[in-house]
Amino acid sequence: MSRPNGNAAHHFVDRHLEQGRGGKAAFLEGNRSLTYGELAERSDRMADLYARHGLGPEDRAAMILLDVIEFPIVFWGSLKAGVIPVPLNTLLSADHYRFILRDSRAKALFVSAPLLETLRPILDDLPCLQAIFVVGGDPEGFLDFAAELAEGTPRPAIEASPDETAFWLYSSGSTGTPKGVRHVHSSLQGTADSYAAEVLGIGEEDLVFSAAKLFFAYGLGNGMTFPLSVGATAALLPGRPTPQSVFELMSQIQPTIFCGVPTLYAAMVAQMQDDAPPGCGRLRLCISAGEALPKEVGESWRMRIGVDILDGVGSTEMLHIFLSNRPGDVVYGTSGLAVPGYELRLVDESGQEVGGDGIGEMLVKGDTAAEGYWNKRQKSRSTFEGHWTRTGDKYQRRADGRYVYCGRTDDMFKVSGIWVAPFEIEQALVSHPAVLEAAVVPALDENGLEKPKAFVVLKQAAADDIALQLKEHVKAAVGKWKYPRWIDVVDSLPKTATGKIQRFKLRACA
Ligand code: 3SK
Repeated sequence: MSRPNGNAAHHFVDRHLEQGRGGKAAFLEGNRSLTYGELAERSDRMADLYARHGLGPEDRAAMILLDVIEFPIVFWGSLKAGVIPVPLNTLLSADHYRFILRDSRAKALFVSAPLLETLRPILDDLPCLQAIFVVGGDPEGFLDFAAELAEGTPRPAIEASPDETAFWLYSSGSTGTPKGVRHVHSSLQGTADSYAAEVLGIGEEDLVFSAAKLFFAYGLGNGMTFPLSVGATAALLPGRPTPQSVFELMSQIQPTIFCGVPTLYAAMVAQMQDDAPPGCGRLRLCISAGEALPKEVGESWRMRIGVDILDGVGSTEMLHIFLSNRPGDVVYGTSGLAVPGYELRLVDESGQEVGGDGIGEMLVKGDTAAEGYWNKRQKSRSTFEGHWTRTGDKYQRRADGRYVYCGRTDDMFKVSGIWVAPFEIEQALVSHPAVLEAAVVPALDENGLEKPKAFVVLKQAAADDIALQLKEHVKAAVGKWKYPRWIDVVDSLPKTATGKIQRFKLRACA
């Protein structure tokens, strides 16, 4: 019998057993699958696993996991145990992992075997970490997750308040310092009731494939929460989503909903012949977020596949999409209208409402807003203003009510849907012995999508392959997707009288 329990794991996982879906596939991953029954039973074992290793409610457990079927087991099992899972981007550098694991004081870490190598240099520098569970492959002297889970006795989910912190996600700040965003149990249901139900109209028969990864708020909703909210099935791709790997999986599983980011859609369109590729026959919806979808990419996709891409906007702070185009009502080049359940405002620098077709910062109101940042009181106060959350995005509202993206209020921009702070890449560049100064701005690639471009002043004449060296240096220092795609060596950088780099001047010539 179900009890009234605000623990989100009840609705998203255990409820399906009561509704006769125990034998239905919740997740497909390569030649593995996980039924609703298996997910419920295995996630019930997590509380015991945690207790054996000294973790209990409110402790944090970091997840550096590929998109594999163990991801939902750890995530929902943690919620059942009251432990707070903290899924992390699998592409970060060791220094970023050190910062986040220390900042969150994670006591447990679940890591996919192929990612252990990146972490190895910092594992002795994490005083709070008590247990490292390796998922898939050789545990190399650490704990074997599969064996540890099998040893556990199933326990029912703890009673939780809907207002209780359920999980954290880390988001990059304007200096590139990641911030822990704390989300409550009820927000998971909130995003399912608003975007997934009202815009996607997701149903039990859907088969969802999100190329956007589960560690990203966008992927977490698409690839896990939304399908589980209605008893549907999600397909997982553990590896890198390239046009080839994505088309291959699509032709195997024939998804009904596909979720990507603009960079991937552009690359897929570029690879298509005249005919729609195999795997698209059952598609009823495609969605995009992370950065604005170029109009041409949406139009080419529509022409070739016969299905629109719904471009939408969300944030880690709001957990999922709050502004979106709708099925049958897509205007490419716009981000659409507010999703039911959310209200939007545009304000100027003094906080006054922007009227007409003026440009202003977008503020959003909705129940899925995070409760705040971890240990960042000032930043929490300036972002979460009562019921309204500042997005840092500038928009213009057209006469028909649709919103058009106009850039950021700060220097940040997104690469493949993930925030990039120019400052962070500049710091990485100047840490190279050949670089004196550096400035980074967004520039458009051949698909009209933003990628980092660097202007560097060198200390002295450098080797011919300096650009290549710098790209590799940035990848290793701050993350694989953040490296500058173009590097211009210049004699000096434009600066204000007080020495601040005038990035706007560089943007104009980027
Ligand atoms: O970047 C976005 O548009 C987004 C969408 C959904 C969830 C999270 C994010 C950051």
